Amino acid sequence: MTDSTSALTSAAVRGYDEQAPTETDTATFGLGCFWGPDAAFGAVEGVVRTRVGYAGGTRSDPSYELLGDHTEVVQVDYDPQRLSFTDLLARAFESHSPHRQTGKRQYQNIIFTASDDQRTQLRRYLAANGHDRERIETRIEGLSTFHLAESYHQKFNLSGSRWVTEPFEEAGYDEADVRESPAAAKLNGHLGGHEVDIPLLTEHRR
Ligand code: MHO
Repeated sequence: MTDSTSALTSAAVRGYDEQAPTETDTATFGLGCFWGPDAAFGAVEGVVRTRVGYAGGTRSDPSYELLGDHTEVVQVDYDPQRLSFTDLLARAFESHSPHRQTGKRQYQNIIFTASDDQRTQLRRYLAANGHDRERIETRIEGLSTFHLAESYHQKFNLSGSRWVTEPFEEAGYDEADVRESPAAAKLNGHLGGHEVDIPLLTEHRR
């Protein structure tokens, strides 16, 4: 009987992150508990970095324990050469029903826009898919402030896997480095059960 296990080296992590694109656009979505969309978007080809936080409310210093009127959100930096805001919108709308809003403000579905270009793409996406922004339950808002969530919420799937966290430690990454690491976004997606096509992992037979 053969079994295979994945291996990861600090050199692979560093190498992957060094070649990641630096010219990215940023999109922000509220789609329920942020651990899920953090992993799902992290796995998408063309998504370079992800982070989770709180947005959509007015409280000036939200935390997980004192969220106020904010909502859990995921923020993704994407390579506009490989992925459009429209592609991300398609994924965001596939992952929730625009006809039903979540009662709890913490977990509401919100599409944020942060530029005229994103507003135009959203308007076209809604029209092309028969969604009237006045009638859907999904909140559509301009992004004002994104408040970063606590470190222990970032790339949540990594936390239990020493074979993943150790190479980052060896590479000298601190918590903020891991949060902003393109390799960590892919690995978090992989550990979340999403298909990830990256040269980071080598299969070992044992
Ligand atoms: N406390 C819930 C949701 C966490 S999510 C960051 C759980 O443990 O699944 O809101």
